[in-house]
Amino acid sequence: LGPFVQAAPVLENPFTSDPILPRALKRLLPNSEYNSVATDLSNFGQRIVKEVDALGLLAERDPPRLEQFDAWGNRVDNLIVTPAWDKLKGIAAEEGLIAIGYDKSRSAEARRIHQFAKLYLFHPSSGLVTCPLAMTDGAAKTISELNLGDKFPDLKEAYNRLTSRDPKHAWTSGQWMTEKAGGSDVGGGCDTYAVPVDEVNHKLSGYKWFSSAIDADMTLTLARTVQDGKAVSGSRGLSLFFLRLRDQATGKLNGIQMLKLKNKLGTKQLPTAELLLDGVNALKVSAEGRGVPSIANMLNITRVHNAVASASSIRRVVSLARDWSTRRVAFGNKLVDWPLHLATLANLEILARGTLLFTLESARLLGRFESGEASAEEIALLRLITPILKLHTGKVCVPAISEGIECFGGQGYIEDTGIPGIMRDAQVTAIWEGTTNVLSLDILRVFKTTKFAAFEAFVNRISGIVTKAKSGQNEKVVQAGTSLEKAFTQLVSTLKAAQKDPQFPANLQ
Ligand code: MFK
Ligand code: FAD
Repeated sequence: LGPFVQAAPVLENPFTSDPILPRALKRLLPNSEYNSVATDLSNFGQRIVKEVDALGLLAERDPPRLEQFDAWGNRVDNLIVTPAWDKLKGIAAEEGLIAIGYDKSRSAEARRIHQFAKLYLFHPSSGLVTCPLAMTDGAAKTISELNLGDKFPDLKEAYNRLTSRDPKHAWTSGQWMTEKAGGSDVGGGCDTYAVPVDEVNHKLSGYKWFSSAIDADMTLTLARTVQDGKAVSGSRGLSLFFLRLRDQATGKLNGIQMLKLKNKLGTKQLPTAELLLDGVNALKVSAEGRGVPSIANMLNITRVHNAVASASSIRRVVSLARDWSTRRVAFGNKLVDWPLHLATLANLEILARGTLLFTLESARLLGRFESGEASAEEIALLRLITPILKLHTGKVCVPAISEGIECFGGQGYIEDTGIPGIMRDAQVTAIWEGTTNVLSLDILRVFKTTKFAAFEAFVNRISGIVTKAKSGQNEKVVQAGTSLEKAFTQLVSTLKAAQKDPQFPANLQ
């Protein structure tokens, strides 16, 4: 065997060892908030190292299974998840990973920044429990925007449970949109029909092609209402429905059949299924035909969660690679002492910092928007940068993580290290919650709805940064900001010209 034993990379407290997160929070949070947020994140960072990370690895190694029939041939659709998955869900509730975002006693900036910073620490160790958390947050947000609590006690209860810190009381939600004929084009592809029982209660029938985290308690979904045997085609025929997955009294599935668990490239911890809906009891919770704009509330939240996942996966691989570079020796030097290796790490570090800062800025704007404190310019900016944030972070994280894996040499390719899973799970962040091209088209939608306001808000923001950098004689920021300002001003004038064409926005594709 030989005497040589290679020291393994060590996962340090992801908050206190992060070179930028504590500083960024100090800048973004009011003084009155920073100390308590930093203490909470530091304690949670310690819990991640001591407890959570091992559970996350267990969840990947012991993926969910579906038993459709019992020994006697009865259809049971029994989803079996590892105890580690349930434990992680409990930790998420206890730590307030959703509740923090809805704590109305906090300042606008603090609640969402604190929540997303905490999710940033959690995601790479979470065994992908952050997927149901994203949908849970999106559902809580959608329910609160619908503002129907007084009319629908079920929605009031759901909101309270989705935002609960008590693991025994807390719920998670699904988000069932994608069908066989269309995931991006939900309006064209949706073949789920809702037959009214009365004005609110409906029976849903259809086939949901990708449904993640099917151990959820409830879901929001889209369906086409049937009136007098007819349904409206396209997205204007879709309404939003709320349903519980199981009957409260019997625990039996609510007209749902779990047909198959998907065999996926990654996200193996996560039970993603094909579901047959056969007479599911559901409540119509949007106005007729307003399903897509209603569920857009959910999309705009889950897209920020997605960015947290992409950014924090880059951070995880960089921090492990950085630690490894101080332990691994090649050609007589530690890796960290080879300038070329250091340059590779430095490039990754820049990306890790950039994606984090971009994500925190979206969280800040979201908090301001939700508390009613955002200016019209900030609201427009939030709408614009949400799809850009999601598509950018989803796109850059895959090559970055691949580069990070190469920093470990052959060990980066070895399953027992836990490193390859980071790569597998990252690939999905560019696909779900809107692919890169579909989100590019969403930017055109922003342009159509806010005219130039969102884009001009962005240019104003950059101009402000350039002016500040000029007074501080920060040449690099002045240079980068000026060229970004120029590029964006040009983009706005291209859009203004394109808008005159009757084919707009199709003429831009
Ligand atoms: C760890 C992190 C994990 C994250 C969780 C992952 C779990 C996985 C979950 C999933 O993947 S769930 C499925 C996600 N699916 C998508 O993201 C669908 C992608 N497709 C789109 O986003 C399409 O652009 C869309 C379905 C929205 C197109 O629909 P339409 O109906 O053809 O679009 P249209 O007609 O332009 O817009 C309809 C209305 O919605 C308009 O409002 P009005 O009727 O009032 O004019 C739009 O302004 C509004 N709308 C659309 N997108 C919006 C929006 N409003 C606000 N924000 C948006 N993003
Ligand atoms: P398509 O819409 O067929 O897209 C195929 C390609 O065409 C893409 O590259 C896309 O960018 C491109 N494209 C499409 N339209 C245009 C256009 N107009 N212009 C240019 N390019 C275009 N969905 C749910 O509803 N709930 C879930 O819980 C869920 N979980 C998932 C879990 C996993 C692991 C995965 C992989 C997917 C999950 N999805 C879920 C589905 C996911 O949201 C969809 O796969 C995604 O939205 C893309 O839809 P699609 O697969 O139909 O691809």
